[in-house]
Amino acid sequence: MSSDVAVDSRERARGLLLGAAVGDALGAPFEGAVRVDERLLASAENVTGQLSYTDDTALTLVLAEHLAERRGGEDALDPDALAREFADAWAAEPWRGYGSAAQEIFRLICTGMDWRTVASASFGGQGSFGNGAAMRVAPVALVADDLADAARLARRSAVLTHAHADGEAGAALQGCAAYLALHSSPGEPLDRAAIREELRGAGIEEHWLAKLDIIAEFDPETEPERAAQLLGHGVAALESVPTALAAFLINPDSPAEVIRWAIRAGGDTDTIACMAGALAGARNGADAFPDSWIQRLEHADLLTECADRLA
Ligand code: R7I
Ligand code: MG
Ligand code: MG
Repeated sequence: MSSDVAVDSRERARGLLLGAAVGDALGAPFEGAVRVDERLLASAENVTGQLSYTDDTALTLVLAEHLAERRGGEDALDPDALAREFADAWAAEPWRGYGSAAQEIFRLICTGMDWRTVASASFGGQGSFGNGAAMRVAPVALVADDLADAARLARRSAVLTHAHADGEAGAALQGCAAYLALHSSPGEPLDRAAIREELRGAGIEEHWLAKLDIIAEFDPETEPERAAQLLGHGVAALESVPTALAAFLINPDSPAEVIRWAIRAGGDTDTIACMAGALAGARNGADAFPDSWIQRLEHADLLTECADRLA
């Protein structure tokens, strides 16, 4: 992959944040649907009024602001402060559709408990393998020095709430994918075998790389329903992060199509489209999304301003 990120880094940073948010907002009405009909999605796209985002974007924005605030400092991320900032965002807007264990973790952090204790106690002591760490992680790509650094930052941000190895690994995969998307050039083919090897080098575990082998067989004709059967579309990180990556890899230069395909995969639609939208936006920039989407997006101004600070 070439790395001409300096050419339009601001446009890409905007694309990453706005793409995540618009995917989340367009996917939200379908969360939990087993099948999403193409016509239903088209009519949902065309309704007038605000596109409201959910917990996925709320926490992505918290992480983005945290990273922007600390830019140029010794350490890109302060785990104790970030845990508190996540918890405060939940407390301010608990109605954004948070996962059940995530809500309890944030509630306990707000009482002053240490995230290390509460995150590792959830689900009987195994920690959450939900996709909540992956859904919010894409902004690490904007400050990471290299792919290994993207994986490292992603994992550090994940363990604050997701102590299960798969909750953490999902964030590492999505953080790495965002880094690779950001440093890829629109129009240049993405070499899936090379990406798999780069991910292996960044420490992505074998059972996650096996998902890349399934994605390797997909082409632009692959139906999202079929991809969901093969990869999953559930709230577990292992069943949704690869599906989002697939949405991006089979159609990397058409951001609107990436989001539509991700939603049509069904299941955890807001989260899959959020993660896929971040990747498509990081590669193609915010201008590549339909104007009508961005104009209707809740807090597009806040997201744009934060992206500009990170670019
Ligand atoms: O991971 P998390 O923040 O959830 C994110 C999801 C996204 O779809 C958002 O859009 C929002 O709707 O929530 O929240 P968690 O509560 O940690 O995990 C989400 C769900 O995953 C839980 O409610 C469980 O159903 C499931 N889950 C587990 N089930 C059994 N054992 C996560 N970890 C486990 C586990 O270890
Ligand atoms: Mg959500
Ligand atoms: Mg979701």
